[in-house]
Amino acid sequence: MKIAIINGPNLNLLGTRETSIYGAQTFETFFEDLKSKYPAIEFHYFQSNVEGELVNEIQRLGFSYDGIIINPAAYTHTSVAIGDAIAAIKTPVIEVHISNIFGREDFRKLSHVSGKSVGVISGLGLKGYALAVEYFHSK
Ligand code: CA2
Repeated sequence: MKIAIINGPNLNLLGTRETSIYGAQTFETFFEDLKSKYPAIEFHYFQSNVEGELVNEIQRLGFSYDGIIINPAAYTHTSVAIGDAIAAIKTPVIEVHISNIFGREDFRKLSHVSGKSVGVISGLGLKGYALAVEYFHSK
């Protein structure tokens, strides 16, 4: 089984700043632990701060992977292009947010991705990515 995790802008800073909102763990540390728990899964990780690069990666992976877990970060709330890319591919997508986007500023309550995804996990910290992996794994 092949699962991709795609992170959007500024998530490369996880664990270094704004730890009260996003936690103190780096994504790399979390990802190593996740991979060790699912040795049979082939994982791919991609992070970009550039909207078009995220669209390209969704298109590139979206016809051969079994699942994509995406946290589009701020592009969640602005990017019609990322929503369109998710609608255009075959691979099912789960949208993950580390914080609870429904408990923050109003502009974070709009997602261009949720309606194109099979499900949304928001507010459960990095554990949300692990829960999304478990969903694909147990399908
Ligand atoms: O809660 C999430 O996962 C978000 O997707 C994170 C985005 C935010 O714009 C969304 O509304 C919700 C922001 C990611 C910024 O990540 C940082 C991590 C560490 C330090 C600074 C920013």
